[in-house]
Amino acid sequence: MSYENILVETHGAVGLVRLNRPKALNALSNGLVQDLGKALDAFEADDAIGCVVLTGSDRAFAAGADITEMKDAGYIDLFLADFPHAPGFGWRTLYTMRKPIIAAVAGFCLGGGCEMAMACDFIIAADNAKFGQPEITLGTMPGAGGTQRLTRAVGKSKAMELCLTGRLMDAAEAERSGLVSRIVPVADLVEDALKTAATIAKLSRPVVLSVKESVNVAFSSTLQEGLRFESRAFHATFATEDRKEGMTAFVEKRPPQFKNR
Ligand code: CO8
Repeated sequence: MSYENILVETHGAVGLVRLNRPKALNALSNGLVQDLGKALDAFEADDAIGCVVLTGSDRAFAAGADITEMKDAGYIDLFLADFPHAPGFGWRTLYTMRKPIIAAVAGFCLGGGCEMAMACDFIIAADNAKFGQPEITLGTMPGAGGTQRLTRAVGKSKAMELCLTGRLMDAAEAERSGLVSRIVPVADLVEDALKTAATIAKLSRPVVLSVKESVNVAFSSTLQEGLRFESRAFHATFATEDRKEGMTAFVEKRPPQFKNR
């Protein structure tokens, strides 16, 4: 399928989506988000794909919601459309994906762009990345998870400062504060993210899905509930052929052959 606002590639068992509205610094128009949702749905349904990478350009992951498109919206339009969480819209698809998705972020990652990166499972940042929630400077506020996910990622003090002032933080500060897993040179970003995704895609699919689910439960449960969920998921790996193969291969000193069973 071809798309107007994104570029889609496959690299072995890895799906790659590049946000592609260069003239608007990849601002997240409704058309772009719809394209993204369709591409993610297709990767989710494709058994040959084990992990997805979402990236932008060297200049911008995404500079936020498309302000030109949004400027004339009224309260009732957004409320009735349940923007941006409506079923079938790309944001919902991103939130509910079971396969892991890595955000590979270079350049501006602002507003809805930062929210989109944070909705991925982890962020690898290029050394030129700049993160922020500048919505307040436009007279609005984060609306796709910025006040919630940023706070969980970097803690109240920094999240509050960034959301209240619109200040941008560079890659080093983002790594120090736990927003990104690591920083790589911008020239290596996509290759590095693809390599990381390929590592994940080679592992046992059911176990990968369970790990993602279990880590996410940490954000919506008490510690006791989370530990209970994790132990049930851990027990369940003992019902897979892959767990048996993984441990047998270790003992036999050979690489495992996972069958996703
Ligand atoms: N929307 C629409 N167009 C944009 C956006 C945007 N968010 N960001 C940049 N552009 C356009 C510019 O208008 C410009 O277009 P043109 O060449 O036609 O004038 C082009 O991209 C290049 O931008 P600049 O000339 O401004 O480039 P600079 O390098 O000087 O500045 C900045 C780069 C600092 C990133 C600057 O463009 C900027 O401040 N952009 C806006 C950032 C922002 O405020 N983002 C938050 C948007 S609101 C939001 O995200 C709400 C989220 C709610 C839920 C999510 C739903 C999707």
